[in-house]
Amino acid sequence: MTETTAPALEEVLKDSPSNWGKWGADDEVGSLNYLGPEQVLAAARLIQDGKVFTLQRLIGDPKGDPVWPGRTPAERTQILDEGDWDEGGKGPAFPGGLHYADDKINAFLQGSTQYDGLGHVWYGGQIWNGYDARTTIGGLDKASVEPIAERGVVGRAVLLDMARFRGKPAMEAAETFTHEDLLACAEAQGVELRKRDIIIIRTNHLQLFFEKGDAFYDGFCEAGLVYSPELVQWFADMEIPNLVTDTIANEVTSDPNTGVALVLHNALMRNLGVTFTEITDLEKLAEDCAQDGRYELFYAAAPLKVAKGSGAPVNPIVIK
Ligand code: UVW
Repeated sequence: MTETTAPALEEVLKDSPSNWGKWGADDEVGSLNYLGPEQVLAAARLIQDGKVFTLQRLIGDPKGDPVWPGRTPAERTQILDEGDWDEGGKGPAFPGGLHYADDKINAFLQGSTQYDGLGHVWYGGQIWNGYDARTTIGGLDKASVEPIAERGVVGRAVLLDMARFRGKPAMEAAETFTHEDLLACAEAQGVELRKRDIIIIRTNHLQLFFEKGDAFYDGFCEAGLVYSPELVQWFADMEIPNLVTDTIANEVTSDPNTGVALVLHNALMRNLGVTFTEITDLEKLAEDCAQDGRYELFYAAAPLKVAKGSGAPVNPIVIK
């Protein structure tokens, strides 16, 4: 990822569609506006056998926590435990003899399964909806994760198991796919992609993090969706509210055609207001879908309410 030879995002995305202003000058949740009561009720009707899946990756996984380069995994510190009531310990004395455990974490808000606020990325001095990028200084005054957390995300989701579709256990570094590949995957799975669907994409690319350890970050370039004007137009036409993936950053890290980093973060999140959910664990869900052949799902999620946060952890829930 070098800045030197790559064209500017302004140039790459100069004709890219935009939803700025579509939901008013004050909007901070973008394409989540596509999910109203009608979508929630339709999604609820998909619940058939009451199977529940949680999509968050474990924080503090003994095998390691995958994070974007430059971020560090969350650190959990034990503050109080039974040892504090051992002789000479510092455990507080409560009437009746109450003991308890306490702990805290020091974590990047985007260092685990998470929602990005729409103001998380930008170019050209403006974030989602045209807000000045200077509104991010010292914390996001606009388009933080907070309005997404207040609102919640509920709708019909479709799991697209791209790794299985490609016939491999895990997609490789820099491996790409397009919206046409998503449609072909949906067809192979026998599921229809509809307008306003939440798209969940399984690559299982992070299996390579667990297999390779630090070498996973050599020449870091995740597998994922690749930018094209047609793909962005498809997201706009399909009114996709939320893109959920099991990779750290939801798209191929470096665009193979231009070398630009995270083009889709800008084309989809900044310009169209599509919310991004990252680092999910889709393995149990994907296994179940492969078994029962049902890839359309009830999806519900709400990130933590963090004032001014550029993102926040989440444990999305899928019910079949
Ligand atoms: C960046 O955009 C840098 O990271 P994330 O994966 O949190 O979207």
